[in-house]
Amino acid sequence: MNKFIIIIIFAAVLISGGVVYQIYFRAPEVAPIKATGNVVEINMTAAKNKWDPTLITVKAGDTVRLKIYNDDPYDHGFAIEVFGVNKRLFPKQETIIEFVASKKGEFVFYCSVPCGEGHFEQTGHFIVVD
Ligand SMILES: [Cu+2]
Repeated sequence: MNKFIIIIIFAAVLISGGVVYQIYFRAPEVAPIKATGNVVEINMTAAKNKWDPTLITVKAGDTVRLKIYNDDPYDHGFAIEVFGVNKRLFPKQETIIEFVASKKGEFVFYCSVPCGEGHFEQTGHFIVVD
């Protein structure tokens, strides 16, 4: 058999397998969430190796605009792995981080720059609800 026919048959099986998975077998929690276009602005502070607030709740699909003021005289970092967010926060200034809350669930945010004693306790919870 012609090798191109084999490649075409293989591609057809692969693509139709993907379509069947997307329609019938994909778990709802891994389905993509559409952006709503709503922008939620949240003012945050990093001070003495603590976040304020430590609990943030937003709706799925919202665009989150975090305005984080680092009140310490040294660097911090803000990270939420699930949304691919990781940004350095320079001392005594505001940093704006924007992303879409594209997954439902409860996630941990943390300081991603070693900042001394208390660094590993500098965490908070980010909750995305329906
Ligand atoms: Cu730190």
